[in-house]
Amino acid sequence: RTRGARIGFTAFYRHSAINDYLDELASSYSKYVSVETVGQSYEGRTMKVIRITNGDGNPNKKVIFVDAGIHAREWIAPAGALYIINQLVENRAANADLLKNFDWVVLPVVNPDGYEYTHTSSRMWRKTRSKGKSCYGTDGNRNFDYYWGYTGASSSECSDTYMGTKAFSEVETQVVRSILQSLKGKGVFYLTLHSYGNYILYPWGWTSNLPDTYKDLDEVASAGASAIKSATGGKFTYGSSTRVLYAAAGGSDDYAFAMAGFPISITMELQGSGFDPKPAQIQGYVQEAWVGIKAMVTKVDAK
Ligand code: ING
Ligand code: ZN
Repeated sequence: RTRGARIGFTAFYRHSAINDYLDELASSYSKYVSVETVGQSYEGRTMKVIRITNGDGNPNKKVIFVDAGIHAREWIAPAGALYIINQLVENRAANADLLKNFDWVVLPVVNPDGYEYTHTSSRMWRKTRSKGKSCYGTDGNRNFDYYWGYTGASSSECSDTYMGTKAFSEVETQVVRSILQSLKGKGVFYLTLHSYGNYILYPWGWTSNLPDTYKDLDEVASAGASAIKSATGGKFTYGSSTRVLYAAAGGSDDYAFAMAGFPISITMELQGSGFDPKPAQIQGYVQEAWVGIKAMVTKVDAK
């Protein structure tokens, strides 16, 4: 993508192109959009979030926080985040309802070092790129400090689900922590995008028990899945991540829910049969996710 060109969904973008898109929106739509640098990755890449409002100047709105790309190889997830941004900003009129009661904060690539590494060197890389004793990288989604290391995470540095030397050992998960904490009290919906497998997951990841408020979570997840079903016929399985997938502690969704006061916290695994959707499939997959996300937000809004 050349600077200033319209965004498209027929290719995956490099990290710098994603950052450029955010900056271009901030300058073209300064009434609605601002971009903030929230940190530097381990290898020094600039991590930016975009904040999207409807421009009404209300500083007290509830906030929806979306992130993607904590796992390097899950390329459709950052593409999904870009589609959300694209729709909220460049298709603003059609999505006015989603901005009336919410500001949106989006971090499209949590793990830019890993993301770039999958583009240049090793397509199936999952973890960050921090240097260990004998291997590189920590699984960001095992590195959050809620029952850290309790289950479904590895203490072997070379494992793909390595939990890290300590909770929040990674600068990239520290960045997500500080965004979540800064939104405490305002944050009503945390959504983290992954791939693949067609799942809408909610806490807990650390135990097969359900949270006290699981009915709220289940209603939101169910709304997402049924909207997708009606729109595309796509089947998304929903439920607690431990019950429908597997137990894994140290995930960002459990942390946002338990430690940062987000009453609704969802991990969405976009469609696919692998990490490499064909270029012609990208648009359909991110559009489908957006249908589910809009329905979930509408349900959150009704709460
Ligand atoms: N899946 C998630 C993972 O981190 C998950 C599933 C999410 C498990 C939240 C537990 C809690 O393993 C992928 N594809 O990364
Ligand atoms: Zn993932």
